[in-house]
Amino acid sequence: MQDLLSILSHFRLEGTVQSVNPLGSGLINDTYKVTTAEPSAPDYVLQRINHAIFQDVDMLQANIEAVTRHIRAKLEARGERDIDRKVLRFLPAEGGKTYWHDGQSYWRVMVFIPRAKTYETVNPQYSYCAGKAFGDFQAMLADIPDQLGETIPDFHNMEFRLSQLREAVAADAAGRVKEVQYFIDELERRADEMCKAERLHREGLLPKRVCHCDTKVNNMMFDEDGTVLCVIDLDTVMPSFIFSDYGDFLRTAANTGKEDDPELDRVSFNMDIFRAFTRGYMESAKQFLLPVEVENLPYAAALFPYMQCVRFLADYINGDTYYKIQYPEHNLVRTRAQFKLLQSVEAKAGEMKEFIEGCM
Ligand code: GN1
Ligand code: MG
Repeated sequence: MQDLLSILSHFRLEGTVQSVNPLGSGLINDTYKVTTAEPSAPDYVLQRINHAIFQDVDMLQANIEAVTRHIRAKLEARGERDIDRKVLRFLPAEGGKTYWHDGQSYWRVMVFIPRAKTYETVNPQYSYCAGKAFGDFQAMLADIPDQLGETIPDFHNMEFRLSQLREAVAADAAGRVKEVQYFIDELERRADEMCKAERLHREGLLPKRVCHCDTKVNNMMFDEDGTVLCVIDLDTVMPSFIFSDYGDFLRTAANTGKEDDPELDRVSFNMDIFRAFTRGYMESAKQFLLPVEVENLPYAAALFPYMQCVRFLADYINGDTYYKIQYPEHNLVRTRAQFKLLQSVEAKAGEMKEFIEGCM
């Protein structure tokens, strides 16, 4: 706590800090809720940026500042109320940047959004709202004047993620390849099909747009009535295929089990959530989506469990160097659960296609 207080002293907070407690369940950054004593002062969120993963912190924060500035201007132009609960606000640190470097770690502080809720699971009504919100998020960012950098180069590039897996297999640093050969084979069997987006892009048929790229259900803030206030965790906002946001939300929200469920019977793809989310997303995104994007939404629903499976498996094979883990087999358990989800999505491809056509 003393260390965290001394970090906070470099930011211009209102009020006096009463407590600092861990917040959320992210796998990358360390996040804390900072509670202030005075009712009139806001609470804050303090975050240690994972610098091993986000190597260019200046680019990272410049992206986030550009995105929040642009969204704020859009909300103001629309005459929205309660704007401070609908877009994140970062505090400047000593020296004028929106982060503080303590010699070792990079830290940032944003204003905590009061009375907002996050969920690990959602019902169809909330999924519908989430769909509309992500479509709207993409629509608002369509004319952002700033050129956003790739905070993690090739983040959702499936060809690149497969090449990382293949490198991990070749190196076999932790001696785990033999044990996971089944998954390697299953993933390789689908590799060509899953790299379709990169091919379409090279052929000039599929555009990149500014996307969020980490649309896990727990990265949305809901108001008390179930409507979406805003999207958080903006580290990965960058140009990508719209499949990223559509697919990653469904990967987390439409899973009847947990991302790392050890009980595979609990894991399957929930079509009620799929339908509600798709209906909401299409309502706000229909205006700008190309036919090739719409046609490939079922592909997107499969791509993200697949990509996550590739990433978790590669990390397991590498000896757990990327994701935070809670126990030694964690990345393998995650791989199994994501693979089970993928199989469930694959079984529903025809049904999804039909539903999407009905939304046009
Ligand atoms: C990471 O930080 P968090 O938990 O929101 C990861 C995502 C993965 C996700 C899997 C920068 O997100 O890409 O989909 O874990 N973020 C990064 O749960 O790698
Ligand atoms: Mg998160």
